Amino acid sequence: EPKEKVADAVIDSEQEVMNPFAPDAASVASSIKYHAEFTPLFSPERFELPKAFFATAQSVRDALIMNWNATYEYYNRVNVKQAYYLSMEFLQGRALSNAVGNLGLNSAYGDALKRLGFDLESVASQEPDPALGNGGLGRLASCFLDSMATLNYPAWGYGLRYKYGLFKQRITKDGQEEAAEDWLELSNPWEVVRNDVSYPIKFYGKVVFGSDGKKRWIGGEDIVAVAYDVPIPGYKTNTTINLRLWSTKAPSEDFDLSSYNSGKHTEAAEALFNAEKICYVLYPGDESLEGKTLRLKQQYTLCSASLQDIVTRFETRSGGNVNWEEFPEKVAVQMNDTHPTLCIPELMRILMDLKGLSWEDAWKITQRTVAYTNHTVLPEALEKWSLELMEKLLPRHVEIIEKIDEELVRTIVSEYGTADPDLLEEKLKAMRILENVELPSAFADVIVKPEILPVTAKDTIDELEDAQTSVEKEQEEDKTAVVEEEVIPEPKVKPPGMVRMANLAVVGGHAVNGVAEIHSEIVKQDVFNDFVQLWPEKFQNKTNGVTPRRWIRFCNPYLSDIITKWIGTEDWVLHTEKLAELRKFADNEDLQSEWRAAKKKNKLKVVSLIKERTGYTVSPDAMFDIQIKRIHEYKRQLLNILGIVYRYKKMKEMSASEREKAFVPRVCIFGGKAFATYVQAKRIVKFITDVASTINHDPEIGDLLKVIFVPDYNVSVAELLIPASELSQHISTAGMEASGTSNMKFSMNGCILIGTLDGANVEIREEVGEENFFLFGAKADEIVNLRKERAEGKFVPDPTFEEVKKFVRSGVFGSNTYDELIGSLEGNEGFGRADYFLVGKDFPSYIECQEKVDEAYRDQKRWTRMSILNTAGSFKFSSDRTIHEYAKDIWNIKQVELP
Ligand code: T68
Repeated sequence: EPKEKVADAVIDSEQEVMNPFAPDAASVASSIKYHAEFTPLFSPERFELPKAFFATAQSVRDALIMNWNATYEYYNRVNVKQAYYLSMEFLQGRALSNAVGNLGLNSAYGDALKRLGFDLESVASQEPDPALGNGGLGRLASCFLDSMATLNYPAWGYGLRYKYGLFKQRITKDGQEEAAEDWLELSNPWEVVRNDVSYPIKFYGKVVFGSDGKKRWIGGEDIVAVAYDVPIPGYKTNTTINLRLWSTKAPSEDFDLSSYNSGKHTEAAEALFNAEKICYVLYPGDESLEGKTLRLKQQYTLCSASLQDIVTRFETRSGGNVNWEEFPEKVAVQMNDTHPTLCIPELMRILMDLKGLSWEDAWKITQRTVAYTNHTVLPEALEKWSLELMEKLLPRHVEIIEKIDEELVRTIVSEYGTADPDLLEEKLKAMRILENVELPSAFADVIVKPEILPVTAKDTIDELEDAQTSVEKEQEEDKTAVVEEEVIPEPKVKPPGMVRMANLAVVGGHAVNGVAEIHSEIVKQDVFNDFVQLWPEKFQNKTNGVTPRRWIRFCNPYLSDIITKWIGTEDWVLHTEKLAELRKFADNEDLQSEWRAAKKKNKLKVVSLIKERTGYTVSPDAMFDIQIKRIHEYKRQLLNILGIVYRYKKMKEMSASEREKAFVPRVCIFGGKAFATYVQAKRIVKFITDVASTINHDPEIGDLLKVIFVPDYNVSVAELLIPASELSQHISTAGMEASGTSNMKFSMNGCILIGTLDGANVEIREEVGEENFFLFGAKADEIVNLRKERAEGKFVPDPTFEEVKKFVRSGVFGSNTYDELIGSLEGNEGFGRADYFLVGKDFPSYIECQEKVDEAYRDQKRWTRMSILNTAGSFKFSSDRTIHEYAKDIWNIKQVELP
């Protein structure tokens, strides 16, 4: 029966788009049964949960495909301007409940599965969580796709289809261990491989002149990128946009049959492996040259395949009538951080070398098309690539980058003149795309005292790396040596030439944006200040947002029902400003008790999750206090855990009755992955789990304090934890967290935040009211001075901080005394920067603030009021608002509803 329905429903573009199945339980059930029977993935004799998931997903996909094809066909027909969001990461999360919810088919699918002996929630929980991202940047990309589709914006995502994603995190007695995440093991029911959409990608080789006198790049290694499409349905709309993920393979002729037949099996398949490994993992280790090369290949694959696809679509839609000047009127490319910056030279190359445009025309088009979002101000995170490596891998792109750099030098020289060589030198140093590379020959004499050293071809990467290691070693030795007199050492080695991707992105794009107000100000006043003086109009702020569909409506149905009941409409899911209407009921006792009951139900789910994942039993009556994010020193999980240690110490000093009076029972929950090679972050994970195992087994403490590290934190875990949260921690050193997005999700779900004045915390606090936010810590503009004072030995640590460190060192948490970790807070020799993240400075104010948290929680009416006012005040942080701003201020695209 469903088969016929699919056939009947062939879309006529003039016809109204509709779902192939009437949304009633009977027809949905038969469609699921049909897929269960015909799916080639499982043996026929059993119909168990995994099969139920695949059959259900395939049935939903049929419905999506109708809308998806219609959307694509319509955009093609009306030739709209389309935005393309290029990102190395998309943290999509599970798709089934989201798709069913967006299609409004919850009860149909729920009832249908019941008839078949299943329930929707258990079926949905079978879906593996696609691990195609690392943190906020990747999840932001996915929230944006949801908003683009929901708001009917013609937009697509482009990314890579990593076979093993990031990694699966295991927690052992040694801390974090990484294992391959085989999320595609059972195949991905949502993706559709487009065997007819593939592009050649070249690496290495050389640049030659063609017979027409134009430059051509002849690749030395050729691979193929193949499109895998994933439908992205909007909420309550037929618009279903596309996420196109590229997978790499070798051209089939690269399989060396004769080697294979002569028994050299590995050699025969070498080219295949070489091509496929590009899309094996997200962020492969990049300590080695091979690792660096692989990452650059990944970035280039994303840029080249996506741009070839975009250019082809532009040409097809133009009919026989291509006018390249119109390209920026049909195409907007957004680069999610600097990882896709190669888009700039790649578009230049395509336009000049393949389409015959002049440099000037290609440059105008490229600049008008591309824009860049910055997500970090940490200097070590601003991407640089070795010029030598890039020259080998992408010789034509380096020529183009050199020319862009030369044009930039021309602009800088003409802006600042040569009268003040120091000023000019400073500007060139800060702004040039190429670093440690001599000035282009036309400008060789503009600075009279040249210090910038040339890089020559003979400096092989190995030589440079060796030399650099020995310099680092010497510097390390210098630190511990007694300095008798100040000797400024001669540089022993020429620093390697580098390509600064952020500078290229700023120069090559027409817009640069930060992701929260404070962050965009730091970007303007600090990181890119020199560029702001040249092109102030390029710089913007686009405060992040999160989709209220996934992050309230679907993950927190209990709270959603209450909101709908009290506001009187479900419209808030699309118009979050309606949430503000809850303000007038903040003290209403009926709402308050419903609100608390919903929180309790969500907490009970987390009690089970914790039991299942860690074996620990926690009380649902304790306050749930959560910090979930990538493990990073600047995010200061260390401050949180030291606060917990301090609390534990105080408890141990009291009698049982004093303890109970003094402290509110808490379950302190952590989750997050440490980057595999980030040693200090892994030490923090180990420390948290050690503290957890001591406290959780201390019979004196019982339910008064529990510490939980939830292993393998991902989107699905967040969907359970956030609705159950009462306090959440956003405690980065001020000025270092660009925005944060989980802070928005927590606030939406009625969780109260404890945090510093950093990233979007600043705006959240403004919106929810300062009395509904627990603020502590140093401010961003004080940090530089505080670090200076610290370095000058002027910092006097608070006794509480000394006390907690001593306690840790006393061996309470096992034989380990955490010398590296605690040492890093003191700047002891050999342990690096002296408390660079100012944990010691903020510790007393954090502890004091936590006392206020306990006090507020004791008064449950006050707490519930704060909670309601958080949800009510969170409406600004919908990604719908953010996407409207990008569409209007950067992409210049219009909403297009399907007929
Ligand atoms: C995050 N960045 C910011 N980066 O840290 C966060 N970086 O404040 C912000 O809310 C979020 O972006 C969205 O704007 C990241 O997640 C990375 O994951 C990353 C990965 C590789 C290299 C650099």
